[in-house]
Order: sequence, then C-alpha cells, then structure tokens
Amino acid sequence: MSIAIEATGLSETQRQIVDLAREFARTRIEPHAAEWDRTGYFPRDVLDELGRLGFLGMCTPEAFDGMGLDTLTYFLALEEIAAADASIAISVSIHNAIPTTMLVRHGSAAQQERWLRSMARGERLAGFALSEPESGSDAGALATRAVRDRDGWLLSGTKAWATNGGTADLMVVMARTERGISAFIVPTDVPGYRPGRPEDKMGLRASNTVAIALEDVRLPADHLLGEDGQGFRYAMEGLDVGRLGIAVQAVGIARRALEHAVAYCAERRQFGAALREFEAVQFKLADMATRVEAARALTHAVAGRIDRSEGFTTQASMAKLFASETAMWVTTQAVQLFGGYGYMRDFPVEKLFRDAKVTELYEGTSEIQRIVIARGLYPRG
Ligand code: COS
Repeated sequence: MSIAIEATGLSETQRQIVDLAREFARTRIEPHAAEWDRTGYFPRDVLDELGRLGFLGMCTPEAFDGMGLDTLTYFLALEEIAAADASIAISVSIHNAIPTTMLVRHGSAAQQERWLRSMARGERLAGFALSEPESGSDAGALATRAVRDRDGWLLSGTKAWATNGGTADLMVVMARTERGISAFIVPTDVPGYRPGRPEDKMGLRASNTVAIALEDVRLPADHLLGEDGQGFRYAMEGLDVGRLGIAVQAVGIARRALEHAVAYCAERRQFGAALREFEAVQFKLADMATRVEAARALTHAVAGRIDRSEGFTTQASMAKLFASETAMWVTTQAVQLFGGYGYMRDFPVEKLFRDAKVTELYEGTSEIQRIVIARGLYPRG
C-alpha cells in the first residue's frame, strides 16, 4: 500500500493534475523548503510559476480562465504541494478558497472580469484579511471601519496575521459599515495600505504573515464586494472552503511525516535490529497510517458534498478538526520515532512538527470547529 495518494480510481485528468503537482512539488519546492524555513523567505517566483500552471485557479470556472476542476482534484493537488511545503500550500489554499470563492459567488460581472480572471491566470495573488488584534475567534467583533467618502469608501483599522498581506496583489478586507460587516477588494498598492514586518513564527516560516495598518485607504465604490452588510456571511462561506484547504494541508504534513518515519524505521538499527522489527514501533506506525488515511478520507468525503451542491459547513469543520489534530499527533510520533535526531533541525520531521501546530489554530481554532460542529447538531429554526 502507498502512503501517498494512490492513482487507482482517479480519472485521467485527476491523474495528470496530481502528477503535475507532485513533480512540481518534488523539483521546485521540496529541495528548497528547509532553506526557506530557516531564512523566512517567501518565494513569490514559485507562486507565480504555480499560477502559470493553473494552480491559482483550480476550481475557478473555465469562463474566467480557471481550470474548472472538481473539488476532489483540487484537494489531491493541494496535498502534493502541502507534503512538500505547508508554507506554499497555505498561499495556494487561501487564494483558491477565500477571495476566489467570494468573487465567484458574489462578485459583479465587472469585478469578475477585472479581478477573478487575472487571479485564476496567476497574474494576481490574493489574500484575505479578517482577524484583528482584538478580534480573532470572535470574528464578528471586528473594528475596522469603512465609511462612505463621496462616491467611494474610506477604510481605517488594523488587521492581524494576514497571510500574503505583504506579498499579495490584492486582499479581500472585512470592514464594518453602517449596515454591518462588508467585504472590500483592496489592491495592495493603494495609498494607506501598510503591511508590517513579516511575523517571526514557530512554523510556516516561508509563508508571509503580517499585520496591516489601513490608514484612510480610499476605494472607489466598485470595490465593495457583493452587498453592503453581507460580508460576514461571505467570510463564513469562504472559511468553509478555506478550512477544507487547511484539512488537506494537515493531511499533506501528516503524510510526509509518516513517509519519513517509515523510511527511517527501516534504516535505523538499535539492539541489533531495524526499528521496524520492534512491535512497539510497528504499532505506532500502524496508528499513524490509519489516522492519515482516515483524515484524508473524511476530507475527500466533503469534496463529494461540495460537488453535489450539498451543505458542508459542519463537515468542513469536522474535517479541519480531525485532520489538524491528526497532523499534530502524527508529527509528534514521528519526532519520537526519530529520537534525538527528531529534535534536530537537520532532520525533516522537526519542521513538519512546527508546521503542523498552526493547522489547529488558524482559519478557526479547534475550539471554534467544535462550536460549529455542535451547532450543526442543533440546527436553528
Ligand atoms: N455560511 C454562511 N453564513 C454563515 C455561516 C456559514 N458557514 N456561519 C454563520 N453564518 C451567518 C449566520 O447565518 C448569521 O447570519 P444572520 O445574522 O443573517 O442570521 C451570521 O453569519 C452570524 O452567525 P453567528 O451568529 O453564528 O456568528 P457568531 O458571532 O456566533 O460567530 C463563529 C460564529 C464563532 C463560527 C465565527 O465567529 C467564526 O468562525 N469564528 C472564527 C473566525 C476564524 O475562523 N478566524 C480565522 C481567521 S481567517 S483570516
């Protein structure tokens, strides 16, 4: 059995996309991931290359120059990228999930023409700014303001932990208007958009994470995305898709840690035998493999729901919760199996362990996922 995605059961298109993603990940990402992690370098050129190959418009309709893929194929490709470097995967995931979903569902024809098309072609990298220093889990408490300014808008406030905030070409920024929370398309070269220094993070160190000061950012009226006051709903819808991207990223991290552990336990000898000969090690590897397979299967089941146009909010939170806790558990076991070597930066499982942690935190902590799941058990009205 293969730990990676098995080619059986995939369509010809799915196989081609997975092969392309795997080859790119193997040659253009993985060899550099440790160095980018060490130096905190964000490789924009690699994102641009992924964009030219179509990976920044995976589910965007072909009418807007996207690949128009089904959700499962998107997940398969994203897992390959995540297994090579979770930092690259998060940029790809956020771009494909949140701003893209919002523009596809709620953008005007003119906005789709202007922004979505270039995003799908990989000419513009996009991000999403919801969290603020005083509003993380309680996203509805955000304080960034958007006030009417002649025939446009004036935005002011501070955003926190924005992925791609210092490197993207445009951000979808959530701000409060008189009517409630609204979504705005903010090109990052507008006056008053001020990204801070990249955060010094535990993991995902090659991913660009910044605070953003919005100092009287003036936007034309047509930068309001969808209806004034409906932004919170759009953000939650976007996060439903985004959380699945995190679940897939977590599966990629866990799978890679398992692959390393399996190889190491075959090679490393103690007490006259390879580690894989010891039953305690076998049991650990068996549990790791079972959890990776289960996390992947749960995530893929939600892809089916999306493609059948069924509701998936609760299931997305279940997949994110289970996959992220799997990634943390599996990477912890991998470090344990590597022993002292597992604690060293020279060996790959230490990075995977650090990268795994954030999957339990961002796009909604595990506690928020449990709230969403519990609410799904008692639907309103
Ligand atoms: N899809 C569509 N609409 C949704 C939705 C979803 N998944 N979830 C909530 N909504 C809508 C609700 O229907 C409600 O609409 P009405 O006011 O018209 O009834 C509105 O949004 C408010 O929902 P709710 O009352 O559930 O909001 P809460 O303030 O209780 O917050 C949680 C809900 C906790 C789920 C939300 O704040 C959350 O997800 N927090 C975590 C934020 C997060 O993930 N941050 C990561 C940062 S990503 S940069």
